[in-house]
Amino acid sequence: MRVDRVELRRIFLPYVAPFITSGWREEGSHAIIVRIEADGIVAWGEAPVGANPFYNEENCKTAWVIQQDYLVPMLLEADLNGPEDVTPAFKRVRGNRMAKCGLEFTMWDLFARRAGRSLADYLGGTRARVPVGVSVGIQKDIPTLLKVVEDYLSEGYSRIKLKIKPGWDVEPTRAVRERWPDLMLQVDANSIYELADAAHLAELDPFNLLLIEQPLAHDDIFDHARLKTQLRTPLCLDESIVSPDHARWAIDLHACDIINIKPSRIGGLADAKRIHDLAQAAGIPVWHGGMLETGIGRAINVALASLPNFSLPGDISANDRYFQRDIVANPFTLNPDSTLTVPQGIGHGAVVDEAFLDEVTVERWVAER
Ligand code: NPG
Repeated sequence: MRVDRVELRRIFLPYVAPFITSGWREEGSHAIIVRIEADGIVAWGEAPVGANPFYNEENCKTAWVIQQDYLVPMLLEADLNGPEDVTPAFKRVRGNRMAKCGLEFTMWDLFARRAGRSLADYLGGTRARVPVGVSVGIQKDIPTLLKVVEDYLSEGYSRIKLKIKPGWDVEPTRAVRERWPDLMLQVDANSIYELADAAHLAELDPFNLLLIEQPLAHDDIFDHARLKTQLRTPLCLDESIVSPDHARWAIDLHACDIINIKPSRIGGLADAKRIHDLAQAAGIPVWHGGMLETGIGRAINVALASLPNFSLPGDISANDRYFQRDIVANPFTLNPDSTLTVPQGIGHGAVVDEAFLDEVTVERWVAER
């Protein structure tokens, strides 16, 4: 298959509330929305890039340039037999995985549509509903945190993730655990600690957490393997796992108990699926992370999370947890059992609200064969 036309849009879509982690604060989505035409079919995808290179090396401007100067021309040149051919077509471009994912996701949607199948089914998904939780950013004080958690629990979320950083770790976690002794609870450090903090991180052990996510450097595997021997809390890697090779290294080094899969961090769904399969074979559970995607990326996440080894709740909350109004006409709503329903229609199933997308578009660019 040859691609006929690629349209990229940079958007700005405000969040319902700013999102604050150990390393950054974002007021809204700066995603790049992708629309591709091929064989008379139209497909949509999203690169959920942020304003700053504080999670990984990319931001919405670097991804925009790399897509225009390299990835889109490579895609227009390629003859593709299936969506697995997209990542190899980008091989000469090092890294820049979030820039790559926007185009790769869109081609999965396109091939699934051409096959008349849902994206979930096309990827090998086996579940009709996926369990989800909510990720709670850093709050100004503990009473505010307890109120925010209480509100999410009353909306029906059954798993809470707390963002932590030095000075906001043991005490907020203790406060939430004491108030809700049976809650599924986990924490995420976004690479802010060092191996020398091991004894401090072990103070989280009594709180019966599902996991601690990415305490050490964004590109480290080795020190995480050392840290793991000093913690009882299961250790999960996020930022460090950017390819199937990284997953294999982490598994071989016993650097993690659990892996967070974000297909955008990994550069696409094909490699995300490979990591899912590798982890499954090694007895390592995975769960689906989130990048505060719009409704387009969210539908892609839900499809991937329907694969069988996604055995912990994902950071894929209902659309209204992120945006007052989303760029899709069919937002996900939370089911009473803290799940989202996997779309069964053709492709990823998100119906783009093109009029509203026009309103939030900051810049638009088109390339044709
Ligand atoms: O619900 O999508 C969500 C947010 C989940 O905490 C979340 N994401 O570090 O995992 C993370 C964090 C993140 C957000 C990372 C934006 C990168 C960008």
